[in-house]
Amino acid sequence: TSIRKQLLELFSKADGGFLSGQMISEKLGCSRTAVWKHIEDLRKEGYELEAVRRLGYRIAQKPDKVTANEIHLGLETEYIGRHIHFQETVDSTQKIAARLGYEGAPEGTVVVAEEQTAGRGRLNRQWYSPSGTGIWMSILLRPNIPVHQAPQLTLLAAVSVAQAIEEIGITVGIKWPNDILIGGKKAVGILTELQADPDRIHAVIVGIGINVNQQSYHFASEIENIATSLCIETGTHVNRATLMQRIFANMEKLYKEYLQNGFTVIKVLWESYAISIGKEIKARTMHETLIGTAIGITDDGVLILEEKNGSIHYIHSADIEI
Ligand code: BTX
Repeated sequence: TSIRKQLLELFSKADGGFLSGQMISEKLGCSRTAVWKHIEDLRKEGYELEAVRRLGYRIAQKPDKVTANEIHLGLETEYIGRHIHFQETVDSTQKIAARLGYEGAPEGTVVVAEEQTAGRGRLNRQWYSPSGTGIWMSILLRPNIPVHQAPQLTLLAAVSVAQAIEEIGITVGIKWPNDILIGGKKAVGILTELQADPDRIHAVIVGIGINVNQQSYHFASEIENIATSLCIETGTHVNRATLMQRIFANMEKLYKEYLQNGFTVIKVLWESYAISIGKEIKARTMHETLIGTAIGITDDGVLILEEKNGSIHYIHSADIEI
């Protein structure tokens, strides 16, 4: 109901602080009894509310759901995450975001689902997205940049996710271009897709899949040896909406920096997480397999590989083995 929404907005403004019953009843224009009933409804939905005499109510913990209400409660951004399209089950959030992109949805729109039945990785590979355990989301951006620079946004997204995971105390590494690994296992995949003319980007759709609260037995046998989740690594349950808020805040900050000053700062941050740089790697592209040292990335986010014989290759898209 809209009263529910208004109530959550009040709590959001209070920023974790107390709201008195009197104040709530005045703002919502309803009786104290009605306030109490709305608070009870929130409790039934999984909100933990602390009630203290004279001070009133405070939200101590929100439920582990990824609907707009939970994401907006405490969100610090100006535009990323301000428009949330939530659905319980979707085929792929990328597909819905693509449609919204064509329909003119504003920058920062986020499509998120509890479950994807046809989650996609690169090259039409499958991305496992079981219900209620991960963050499966697509973020719509409309940067005014040349088309060839779009891959930089994959790296920017990877940095914002890496920072958010570090903030909960986990050490991560990024494997070029789009994997975030914890202890060598994949916890996050990022897929960037474009809506563009040859000379102009209409939208960039950044798809992010994060394994959050899976236990090892949740993983399909194909990936049980290569995948991990934040919960496995921390040993505790992680609130997904809170993590999303941190990602949105980091991303918006980096994105603003990027639009204003270009890729330099992002590149340095990305390199600080990179685990493939300086190492012997095997890069499988569409046409060939190259073995050599990853010596860095270009200012456009392209991987530079040097073969033993000294020849240099610029790799736009490949699977990397370290
Ligand atoms: P990728 O092609 O780099 O990785 C896909 C590969 O990763 C699969 O072939 C499989 O081996 C492995 N894999 C599949 N599922 C998982 C998982 N849950 N955890 C770890 N490893 C896995 C990576 O592509 C890009 C993934 C983007 C996913 C997001 S989710 C929201 C959005 N919607 C959508 O359909 N895709 C994106």
